Amino acid sequence: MKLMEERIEAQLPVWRERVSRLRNNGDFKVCDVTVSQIYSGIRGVQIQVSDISYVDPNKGILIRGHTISELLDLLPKAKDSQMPLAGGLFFLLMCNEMPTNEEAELVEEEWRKRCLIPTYVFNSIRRMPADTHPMTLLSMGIMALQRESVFSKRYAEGMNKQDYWRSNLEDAINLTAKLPGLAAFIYNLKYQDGIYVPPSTNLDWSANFGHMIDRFKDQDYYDVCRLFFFLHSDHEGANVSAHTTHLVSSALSDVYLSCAAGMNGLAGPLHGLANQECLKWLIDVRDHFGGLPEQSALETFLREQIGRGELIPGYGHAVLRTTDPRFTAQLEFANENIKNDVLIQLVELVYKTLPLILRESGKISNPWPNVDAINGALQYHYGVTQYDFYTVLFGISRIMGLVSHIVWARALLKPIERPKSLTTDMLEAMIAGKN
Ligand code: NMX
Ligand code: MLT
Repeated sequence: MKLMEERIEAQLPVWRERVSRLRNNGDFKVCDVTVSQIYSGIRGVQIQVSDISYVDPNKGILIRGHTISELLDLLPKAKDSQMPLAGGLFFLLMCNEMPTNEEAELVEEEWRKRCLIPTYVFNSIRRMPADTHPMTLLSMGIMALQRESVFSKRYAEGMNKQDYWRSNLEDAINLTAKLPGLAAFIYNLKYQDGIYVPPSTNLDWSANFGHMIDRFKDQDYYDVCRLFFFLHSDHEGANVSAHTTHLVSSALSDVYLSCAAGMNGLAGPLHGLANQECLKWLIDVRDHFGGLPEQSALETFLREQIGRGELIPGYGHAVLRTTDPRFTAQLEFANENIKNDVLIQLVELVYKTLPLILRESGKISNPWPNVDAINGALQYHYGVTQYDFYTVLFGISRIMGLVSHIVWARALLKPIERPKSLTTDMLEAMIAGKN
């Protein structure tokens, strides 16, 4: 897409110059790594530079410097809606400029042109056993599409390193264009007898997903999709899916190979799968009490669960130290639109009760809810009740961020990522030497 290519190209000389100046300060230390950081998931070690987004522990995600509530204000809106167009968000992630309405619509138009999915992709998914998890099918679908990679073809023909980002950008637009259709195909295959609803030529990317799962003209659900896909699009460069994608793409694996790897990370219960786990948990709690419990009864229930050493999905975070603003944005939406829904009321009651209990244990770094503590409850209310599908929704949104990181990593000529491991003997010897 010429528009995005030109915008990125115009910024590149300045970015490349900044990187080269930084690399001249090669001995400058950003942080030291402690033994406890090594043994606790490299927590807090700054291993990546990413200008697309940044998670501030107290403010939450900043996308190109903007908070969630600023973006809800500033991004161009879908027609007859207060919710942002995914096309505008994608333009911002990729081009580092707040798009005009026209630019956001141009991205949407480009996606519509590129959205058709080859039949062999559908056939490969159809061949899987019916009980295959939807995230496995999403990852497989992306892998099947890899055959279409422009970057891989051009690389095989021979290409200047300086230009890798251009064909990665082509792949990024091609892949993202197909995601709502791919997700809808998986949903329809698993839960709606394999019906096929072709994409609408009038709807935006987010609403088109709703349309293709047979929710014709359901404006409320279209808005839930727009909000969901906006909120899940990126969470800086070092969460499991972003880091995995970055690592794989650093070997010059194309966008398809890299994003499928990222989706496999997102499919873990400590990461994106927490949204399905959380909805399952909320339903269990509701059924256990036969409805909304009294706060004191819920408190006893939660204490017992934590006492058994069980995790409560949707709570805690490796970086955030406050309520996730993505949770707050969804709670505000729910309170405006569906505040009598029992699961939403339960989400709110858990929010009032659980953080204090988690904090008492003295172990947890962040007792507050993350994005997954509520996203499933919204889907459930609006009729998408098959909770094992929720991580697919997270995934297709997150790929907008992942591909932006890939394009910029190639544009800034980042090398293959290859840190170093050491042995237990070595570490013991180092500590003994110091002592
Ligand atoms: N419920 C109960 N205990 C918890 C929870 C929770 N939600 N979160 C953390 N703890 C415990 C944790 O098990 C650990 O205990 P121990 O020392 O006995 O092993 C202790 O608190 C310290 O953990 P933290 O250092 O606070 O958490 P960490 O940074 O390692 O992990 C998460 C962060 C998000 C993986 C963790 O909080 C968690 O597993 N939460 C539940 C799953 C979840 O909601 N994941 C979604 C994250 C967002 N996303 O979409 O990706
Ligand atoms: C995410 O959106 O990726 C999650 O909140 C996990 C993280 O940032 O570590």
